[in-house]
Amino acid sequence: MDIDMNQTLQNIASHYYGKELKDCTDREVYYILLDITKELMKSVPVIEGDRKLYYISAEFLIGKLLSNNLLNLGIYADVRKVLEENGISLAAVEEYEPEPSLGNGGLGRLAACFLDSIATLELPGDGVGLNYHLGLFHQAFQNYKQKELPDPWLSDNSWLNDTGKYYPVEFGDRTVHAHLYSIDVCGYSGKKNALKLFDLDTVNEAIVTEGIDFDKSDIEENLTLFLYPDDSDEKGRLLRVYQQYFLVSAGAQMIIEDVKAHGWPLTSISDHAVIQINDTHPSMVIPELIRLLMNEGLTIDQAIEQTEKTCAYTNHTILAEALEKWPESFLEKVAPQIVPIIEELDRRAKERSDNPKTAIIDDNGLVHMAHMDIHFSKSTNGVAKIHTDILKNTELHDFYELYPEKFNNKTNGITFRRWLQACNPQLTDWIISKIGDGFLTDSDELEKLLPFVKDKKALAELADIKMTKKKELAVFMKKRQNIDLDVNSIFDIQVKRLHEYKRQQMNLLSAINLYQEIKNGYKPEQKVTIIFGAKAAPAYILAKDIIHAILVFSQIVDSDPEVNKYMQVVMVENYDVTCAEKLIPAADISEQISLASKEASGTSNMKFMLNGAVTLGTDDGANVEIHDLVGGDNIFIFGTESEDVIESYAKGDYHPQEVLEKEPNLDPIVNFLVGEEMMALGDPECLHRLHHDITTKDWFMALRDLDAYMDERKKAYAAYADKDKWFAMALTNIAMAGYFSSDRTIAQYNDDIWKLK
Ligand code: 26W
Repeated sequence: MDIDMNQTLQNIASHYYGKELKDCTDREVYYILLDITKELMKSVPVIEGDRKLYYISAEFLIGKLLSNNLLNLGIYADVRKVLEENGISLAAVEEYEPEPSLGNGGLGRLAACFLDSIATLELPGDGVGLNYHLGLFHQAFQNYKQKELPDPWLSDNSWLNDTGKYYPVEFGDRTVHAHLYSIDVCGYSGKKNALKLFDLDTVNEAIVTEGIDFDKSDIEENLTLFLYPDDSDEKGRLLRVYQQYFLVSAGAQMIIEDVKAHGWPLTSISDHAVIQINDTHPSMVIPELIRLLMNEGLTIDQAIEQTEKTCAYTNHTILAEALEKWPESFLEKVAPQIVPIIEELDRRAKERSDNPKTAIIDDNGLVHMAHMDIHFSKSTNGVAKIHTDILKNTELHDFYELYPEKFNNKTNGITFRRWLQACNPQLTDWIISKIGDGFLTDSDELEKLLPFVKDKKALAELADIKMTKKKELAVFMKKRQNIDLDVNSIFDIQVKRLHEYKRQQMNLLSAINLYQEIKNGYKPEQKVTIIFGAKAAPAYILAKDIIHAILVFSQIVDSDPEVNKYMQVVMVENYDVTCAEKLIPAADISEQISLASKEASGTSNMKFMLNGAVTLGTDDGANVEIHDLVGGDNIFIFGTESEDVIESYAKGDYHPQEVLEKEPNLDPIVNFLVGEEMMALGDPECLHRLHHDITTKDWFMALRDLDAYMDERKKAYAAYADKDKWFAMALTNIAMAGYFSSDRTIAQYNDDIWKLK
């Protein structure tokens, strides 16, 4: 972009604040940069085409946008230089940008990476979502427990643009008006799409009382307050259905309006629009689109046919409890106008197959959203090879037999603009110095790094970069949580939503084992820092018990001088995209230890790999593909294989008591959870509940894999001692990460499903 950056920034500083740039506070500089970036983005051309994608999702975990936008506008280096010349650090300025917490984790962050890649590949495609005022929640630690607080991020001056447009949404007992906002999504291509977010003007943040509690009954005041309000009670679940219908009704109206505005007939809407349904949260877009098309004059057959050709569905989970099923009575209350359409779809689905397992409405009057998606959309995809195979062979096998041609795999990816260039400029520059900058647009070129695994000088440089990132993380943690990290220790990191299947509890038990060994006289050669970052859903009791146990254990380790020379356990408060950008580049070991068959893909595994961490994990999700790419010598794999896990569930033959009987060495580890050290600091109710669950139920088989995990972890720690070998492994991981660029994923979605033009 051809502007005199220094002059431009000086002008705005003088106009807004009446002073020179160098005298502005970091906060003022943030607003100056926001202003100029938004202004520059206005003149970026919109990506146009004859067929457009709408990526509809309840979550978009976009993270801070300033650096990303500067980068994609091509002015990042220029701005950073001008700021430096004026004694200002871009990193310090960025701290004033609030991070919107519009997602739970992987699914929401994936949606954000996809928007970046769609725009970068110059494909016409917008995100469609909701503008939650208070995000998911802000996590604070109090008395070693998670406390949920509202997470406000909106202000008068933000990335949101008000379009001034409204769409009426008819609920059973009232009509509300969805207000459309838009955030520009500028690709590396220099062209842009948008993230469209709907909101309700009457929403009232003042109804939030203690923590994140609020009156769940008044839709007009609470509809877009939070992402996924607590669903442990009926009112919360009903509110979710209200949110979902609000999203899809406004979204479908907007799509129809777009198509009409181009003068295209709605009878061929599928030639001009593709709706990618991100998990089942927006599934009601199917009956809603059918309803609206019928209102526009299409027959029911035409409307159904066009909708089936327009929509495509992505499945992100095989956990049965995460597959949404809503009672018909809820839908009757929220959106009675779509109920007859769902009933008609159910009737037609039963015509296609009389297998009760593929019914949309089951005998209990539950509407299976995923079933509706598969019957009435053109594509169903999983998000990693093994995940899609499990869907085809097990979880959705009956559907696969019915529609083999609809099933396909799209292994997830991540945007290298954020997860390498922006968060690790040192590594980016180093790679450029070795192989040129071609990998920035063609990620497979990273493989050109492979010859350097034998180059000791290169490996030493890589080690230096890792140390720089560890030091940056140490500064960040000191500032954010007043925690001191030892940068000479191994950084062993597990960051992701807290869930039993992801097995943070297994990581904790292995850490307890290390603690006990040290207490018994073992003196590790290498200190290790085990870092966790995770939010637990507010109503997920056991997940919160695990956080409690980690926080209590962390304190025990910290205050024991015999142990704290050799190990440290840290839990990052309020893990978010901003933390991830600091943690991931600093990691030596990437913990990906889900129970095989349960993690659909995982995406942090890819981010860690790209930043030169070595995976310690199970053959699950995309770990399987990482394993294939880097080979067994560059990854630490352990644990029960997915076929065996699936078989165990089918037979119901897993009992943690049997493991404890067979492996008595595990007893003291597990019992530590309720031993005197833990009890002295912790809440006995939480710790006993956790202990009881692990020893009697252990649904995700942590004990079954614990021994193998502890062994493999020791191997990884031992391997770290040989620095040349370790960084050769790290470099191999970086070199083979090209496959996981979301540019590749999006190109595949486009070739196989979207066919945008
Ligand atoms: C019932 C509502 C519900 C259920 C599950 C809301 C949200 C969720 C999850 C947070 C969904 C999710 O994030 N799934 C993750 O999606 C990623 C992107 O495909 C995958 O990499 C992860 O394996 C998967 O857990």
